[in-house]
Amino acid sequence: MPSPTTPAPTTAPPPARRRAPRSLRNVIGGELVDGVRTFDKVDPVDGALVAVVHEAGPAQVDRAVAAARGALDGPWGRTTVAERARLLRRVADLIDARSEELVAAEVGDTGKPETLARDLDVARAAANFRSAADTVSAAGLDAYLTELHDGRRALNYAVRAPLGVVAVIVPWNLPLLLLTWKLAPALAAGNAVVVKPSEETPSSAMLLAEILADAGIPDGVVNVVHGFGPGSAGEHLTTHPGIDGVTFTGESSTGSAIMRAVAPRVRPVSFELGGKNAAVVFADADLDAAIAGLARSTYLNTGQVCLCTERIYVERAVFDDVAAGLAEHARRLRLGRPEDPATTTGPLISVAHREKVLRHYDLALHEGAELLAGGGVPTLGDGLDAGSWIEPTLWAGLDNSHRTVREEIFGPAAVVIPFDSEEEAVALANDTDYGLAAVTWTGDLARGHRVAQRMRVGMSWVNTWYLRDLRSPFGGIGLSGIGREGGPHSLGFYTEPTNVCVQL
Ligand code: NAD
Ligand code: 6OD
Repeated sequence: MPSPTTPAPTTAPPPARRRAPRSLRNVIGGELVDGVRTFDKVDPVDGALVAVVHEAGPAQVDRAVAAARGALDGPWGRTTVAERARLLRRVADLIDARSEELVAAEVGDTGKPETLARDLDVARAAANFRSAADTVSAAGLDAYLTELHDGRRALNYAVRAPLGVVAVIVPWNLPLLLLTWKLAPALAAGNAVVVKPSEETPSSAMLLAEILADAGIPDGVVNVVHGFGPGSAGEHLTTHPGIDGVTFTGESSTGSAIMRAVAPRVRPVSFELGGKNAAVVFADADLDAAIAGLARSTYLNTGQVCLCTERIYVERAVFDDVAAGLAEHARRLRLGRPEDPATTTGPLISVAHREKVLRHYDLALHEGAELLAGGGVPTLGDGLDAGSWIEPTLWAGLDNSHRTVREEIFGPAAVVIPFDSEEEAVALANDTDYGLAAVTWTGDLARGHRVAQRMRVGMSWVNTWYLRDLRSPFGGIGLSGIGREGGPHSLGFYTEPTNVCVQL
């Protein structure tokens, strides 16, 4: 495949860290394909142009779906599990080898600290491919033979075929991590895919397409189309009659729109959606560890992780200490350029997203919140003021009846709320339309198990947060999603079982 990152014309001299703006085309059947128009992708650090991106129209999406179908009908459709596992491990090795290029792509699109992009996003991309290779290898060689029942009158077994052409639609917060989290098991199971990265983060998917080709994944198995949601590549893809399923990560309202789009053709969906995640801190917890953990779960990636904590319930006896300790952490976070090793916190993804988050900041005050930290837009100087920076924020003085405590903000902000009993803490945490993640901080292990199991969420952590085993089920309930991915749970979505019954 030719290099997808040819320079676009520019007049402004780039800062030291930045490469010249790139022209990013769609990847269809191994070719770089122009879109119907282009859009600009800018750097949230300082508003500089990062890339000129070709938006796919219906014709390009149609070509991408046809290329994927063609790949399934070709040699890819006859690969063995062992061959695919070998290819996936090669992809992981190439991700490691090109990790600094991937870090640069991720940082250029998101403005996140380089250390975070390196240690989380890119490291997890390689791990996602290795884990999918392990899972599919363990599931059985060459055929997925499951559910063998040797009855008295008949032998029943199930074989699993790939789902087919899968639409993979992902957001901007952890672009490469979330893309590979879905792409790796989809390929392990033998599917062909059409990927639509977020319009905010098109770059790392292009490098990944190069890596996949270099690893030997045949042309057409992975296609990348760029663009937006409604009236653009996202909608063209989800309404296309040639797709066999959609795996999507993003906002709950977008999940709802995608369900409507696939409903006429009754296609399966796997959704990882929004959250309004609770943490519960009991007075018996190691408070220093709890406060440090809360700082991480509230402010990592500028609060732009679906698992981030936005509601913090604290047992009344330690409420003041925890609130003051967390506010102090928030004030100490260092906002700055991604390449500065002292930077802990980057900007929000865009000025538009900052406007949405700032509306929540205004609403919190309107609802009577007491501001414990942050609350506004920082003045950073150093050429950063055209970026989408925002202050890490903490409020008190609100309860579950307030919109600030019920609506997902997806920024670096949380509310601390006191409670008086375990029963009340569980009830408050579960009083939400979402159900993604929860954290329990306690020194009592029995209580940790008890409370964690009563949380109505997909992921319930005790004395930690975002500690991942890639074989575990990952997903949400309620507005937070449909289905689970991870290890064998992913193969459940990316394959279709057929029961074979032979009379004995
Ligand atoms: P988003 O829903 O706006 O966009 C996600 C992707 O869907 C993008 O590629 C976008 O272009 C596309 N899209 C938008 N509308 C579409 C439509 N009608 N049809 C088809 N595609 C469409 O989400 P975002 O703003 O990129 O990401 C932030 C949201 O994602 C937050 O709500 C966050 O909680 C959620 N999220 C959830 C998880 C999880 O694992 N549960 C992980 C990351 C992010
Ligand atoms: O770690 C993962 O596998 C995962 N899917 C994380 C999702 C994070 C949401 O922003």
